[in-house]
Amino acid sequence: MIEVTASPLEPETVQKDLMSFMKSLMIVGAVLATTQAIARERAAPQATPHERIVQMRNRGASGFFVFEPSLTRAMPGDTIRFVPTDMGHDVVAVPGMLPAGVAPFKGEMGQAFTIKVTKSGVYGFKCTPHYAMGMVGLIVVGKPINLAAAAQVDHPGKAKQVFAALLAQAAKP
Ligand SMILES: [Cu+2]
Repeated sequence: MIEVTASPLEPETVQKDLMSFMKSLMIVGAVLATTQAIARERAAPQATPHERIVQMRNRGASGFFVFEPSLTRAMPGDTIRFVPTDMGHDVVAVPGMLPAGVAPFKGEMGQAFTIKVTKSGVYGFKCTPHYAMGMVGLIVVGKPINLAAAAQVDHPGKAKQVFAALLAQAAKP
């Protein structure tokens, strides 16, 4: 005769195991949701009202190393959010290309960066390592009142023609 001994699993132990299993499921779920949100944000960042998004990209519709869009129209009080879709870029105001009284701004390499634009005019910015390759952009807030002054600024390499095209575009209503 074989004696079968049922392994005595205490109901309490079973419940504890189940709880810790559920907990790990929840953690996995939360991590997954966060990862998906980050992936979505990278693919197509969503702007909130009164916010404009400019992506820093290794490759965009107009070529390599670009701010996308390169020209952003905004209203006083809006926020411009620079998103590091690709790494290795920064956002730095170009001297002489800001409305009077606006302090120069500078983001960190590879980091998201946000500025609130309160004064009308054009705001020229560049990516430090790719300035000469034409990685520049323009924000036009309200009327481009400092357009003539901004057009006087000289730029290296391809930035010269990119800024000339952006300023011409900014001049149109
Ligand atoms: Cu860059």
